[in-house]
Amino acid sequence: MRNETVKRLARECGFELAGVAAAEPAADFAKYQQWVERGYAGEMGYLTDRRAEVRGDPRNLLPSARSIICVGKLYNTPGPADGLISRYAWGNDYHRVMRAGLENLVELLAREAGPFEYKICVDTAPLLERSYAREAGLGWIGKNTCLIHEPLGSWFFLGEIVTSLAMETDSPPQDRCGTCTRCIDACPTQAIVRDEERWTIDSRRCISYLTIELRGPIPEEHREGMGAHVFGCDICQDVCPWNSRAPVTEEQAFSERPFPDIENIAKLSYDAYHQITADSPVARAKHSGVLRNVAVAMGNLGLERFREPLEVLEASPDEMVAEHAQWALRKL
Ligand code: B12
Ligand code: SF4
Ligand code: SF4
Repeated sequence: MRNETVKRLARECGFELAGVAAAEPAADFAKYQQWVERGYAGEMGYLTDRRAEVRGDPRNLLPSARSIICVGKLYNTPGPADGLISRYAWGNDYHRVMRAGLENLVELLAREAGPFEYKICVDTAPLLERSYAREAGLGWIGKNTCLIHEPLGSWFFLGEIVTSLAMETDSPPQDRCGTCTRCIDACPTQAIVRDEERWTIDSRRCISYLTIELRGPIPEEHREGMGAHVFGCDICQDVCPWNSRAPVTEEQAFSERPFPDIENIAKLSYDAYHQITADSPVARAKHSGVLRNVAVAMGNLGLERFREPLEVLEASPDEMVAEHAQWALRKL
């Protein structure tokens, strides 16, 4: 199968970026292991349990694997950019959208190449997505650890087809960060940390981790740095010069869906929360987690009008939510 054919078909399936990497042991796997050893994964057990080792070789996912088709799909939309909810979560859940596009691509590939074995990966598979996407020429890994493409920027999701098809591979582009340090300087919680010769993310400090992945209470020392973020964080990408002219996606599924303002999020019942976040990435934070985040955000915004909703949260039977509301009330 020709490399150009794969790229053309990927574009037909709605992927602005596509390339091919060899399905070989990940050159960056030692970096991943070191990252885990340093504790940078925090409490994200799916990164540190037996699945950590699986990441060493894509043939653990598909024994017959020879190539990895890596794709990128833009999600940037002209949305509110108020920081409350991060950009990648303004539309429908990307896992489903990406998978549908990749299934479509498998079908087109099979028409050209006949039957083959494959495994589709989007985010959740134990595969070092950024490493392979870099090798497939989709971009370089910036100091903020995001995959950046010139001229498309970094507002895109990644997905892969690990396949038994043999293909001509691509090569990684040049690193264009140069002497820039904007993301490191702008990160409010100093989560971009130096680890030997490169920069990496200490998830335990990252607002994205604290608001989405962390299930228990947010350590007090990080609460102020979280500002008004309720779900995820885009700061290290918003300040990146490569995103200053980032194009907007044509994917309707990623266009902004109505979401309540912070006071109304605070009032959402368990059922209403699940209704509003159905097929949205926000569902991952869970009702309790979002109320916890709202309390911290209200405390940081420090507005007197938040006293009433915070008192309601303080009376919550959920101890974690109540404790965060107390913290926030002390800040008003
Ligand atoms: C765990 C995770 C997180 C964690 C940890 C983040 C992190 N930087 O590792 C948290 C919860 C904090 C997070 C946050 C976000 N995430 Co996230 N996350 C993941 C996940 C599931 C695993 C990443 C991982 O393995 N991390 C461990 C570290 C060590 O791996 P790594 O950063 O990828 O680094 C590897 C290589 O890049 C390489 N490497 C690192 N530095 C360098 C430097 C050089 C010079 C070289 C050559 C190689 C190299 O070595 C490492 C080991 O392989 C991936 C999906 C996946 N399966 O890969 C999505 C993923 C990385 N996330 C994604 C997104 C969109 C986000 C957020 C923007 C969401 C948000 N708005 O809140 C933020 C961005 C924060 C940030 N600056 O990274 C996208 C990124 C798309 C892109 N363009 O880069 C991914 C790929 C999901 C997807 N399928 O689209 N995420
Ligand atoms: S996502 Fe936010 S908190 Fe995390 S590294 Fe980037 S700027 Fe820092
Ligand atoms: S802000 Fe600067 S250093 Fe950070 S990723 Fe973008 S170009 Fe690289």
